[in-house]
Amino acid sequence: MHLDETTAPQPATTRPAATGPAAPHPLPPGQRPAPLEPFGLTPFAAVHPRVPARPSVTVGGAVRRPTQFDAAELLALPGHGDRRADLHCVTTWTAVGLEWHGVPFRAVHEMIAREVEPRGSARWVTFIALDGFRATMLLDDALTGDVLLADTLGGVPLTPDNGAPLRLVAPAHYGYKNVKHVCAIEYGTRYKAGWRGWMSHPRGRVAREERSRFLPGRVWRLCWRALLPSSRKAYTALRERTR
Ligand SMILES: Nc1nc2c(c(=O)[nH]1)N[C@H]1C(S)=C(S)[C@@H](COP(=O)(O)O)O[C@H]1N2
Ligand SMILES: [Mo]
Repeated sequence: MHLDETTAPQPATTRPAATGPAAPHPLPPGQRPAPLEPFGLTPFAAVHPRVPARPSVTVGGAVRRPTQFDAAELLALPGHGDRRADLHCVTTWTAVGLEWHGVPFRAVHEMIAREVEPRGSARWVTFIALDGFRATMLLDDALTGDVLLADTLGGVPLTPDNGAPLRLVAPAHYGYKNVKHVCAIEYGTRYKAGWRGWMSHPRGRVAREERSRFLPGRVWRLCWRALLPSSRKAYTALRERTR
């Protein structure tokens, strides 16, 4: 089966950005188009994980039988294919029209759940990365058809710089749910905020502007946009310095 070549429908509520490359379709509220460059929370800029020759994914948490799977075994599951999707960082930049190849997380979940047997109360799923980053999604959100575990971007295998060996692609959710360098998956009965703490939202849906907790998304939009130039600079500088 080949995956649908479109992204999830987005509300046409924003005007096109005044500057930068034109997006082929309206972006979600508060987002502006930008090229894809390595980015994330500044502490992770200094972590350059070594990608194993034979990558695996360890599955545990609220399960009966924790198990390790070969990444290759997951990538060969039915439904693997190409998908075009945008990446929306909470700091208001969007990389438009990225061409991924991967396998729907739904297919991965169906296979691994048979082996590990998640408890009935496991409603959350945490994706854990080789650099120590982790993000938790509502399991139902991760099981929508547009969420992928990807291994190539633009027809080229993922590199240690852009998320090798496996990268979660969740286009309806902010970038901080799109975990790069996935090496483990944990089922859970409660939401765990992870590294971003209060800065992330339990759901993190882009269309609803669930950027962070406590304040409305349009308030966070202004904060993150103001901080973006300095956080980009700090991330890139630290990354280069530690390479
Ligand atoms: N392992 C890992 N995954 C991560 C991050 C990170 O620092 N480490 N940052 C997240 C954030 S906030 C964003 S916006 C995207 C950035 O992806 P990029 O580096 O390809 O631009 O990765 C997400 N996934
Ligand atoms: Mo982000």
